[in-house]
Amino acid sequence: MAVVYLGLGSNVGNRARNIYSALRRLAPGVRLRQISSLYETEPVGLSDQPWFLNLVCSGETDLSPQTLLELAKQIEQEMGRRGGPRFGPRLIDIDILFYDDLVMATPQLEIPHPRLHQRVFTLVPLIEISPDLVHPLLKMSVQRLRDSAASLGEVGLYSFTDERASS
Ligand code: PH2
Ligand code: MG
Ligand code: MG
Repeated sequence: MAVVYLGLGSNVGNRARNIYSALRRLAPGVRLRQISSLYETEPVGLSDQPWFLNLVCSGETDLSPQTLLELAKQIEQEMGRRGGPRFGPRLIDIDILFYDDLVMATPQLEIPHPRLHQRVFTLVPLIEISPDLVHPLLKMSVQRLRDSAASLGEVGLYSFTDERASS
C-alpha cells in the first residue's frame, strides 16, 4: 500500500463538476483520505486561457506508479479530454504529485511532479491538507516550499456562490 497525492485541474466546461467526477472515477484505484478545497487559479505557463479550478487529494493505493498513471490517463480520456497545446486548456488533468517517498524519472513519468514546488496552485491546496508533508527530493515541507516559491500565479478559495452569480 502506498500513500499518494494527486493534483486535479480543469479550465474547460463545468470545472467543479469535472474535478469531482474525476475524483469519483479514481475511487476503484485510490481510497481517498483527504480532499482539499477547490481553488480558483490563474493559468500558469500559457496565460491566454481561462482560469483553472484546482484541488489536491491524498489516498491509499495498491497500484504501481505506472498503473496509477494509466488509470489517470484513462479517466482523462473517458471524460473527453483531447490533445491540445502543452500547458493549454484542459477539461480535466490528473497529475501524480507524490507516491510515498518515491523518487523516479522515466520518459513517461516523473515523481515527485517536476514542477509542483514552483506552482502555488498545487502548494496552497497541499498546505491545506498536509502542511508538514516533506518533498522527498528537496527535503522541504510543502509549507516551506510555498514560503520560498516565487509567487507564481494568483490563487484564491473558490466559492460556488460566485459561480451561480456569474452564470
Ligand atoms: N496546469 C497546467 C498549466 N497551467 N495553471 C493553473 N492555474 N492550473 C493548472 O492546473 C495548470 C496551469 C498544465 O497541466
Ligand atoms: Mg498538469
Ligand atoms: Mg497532466
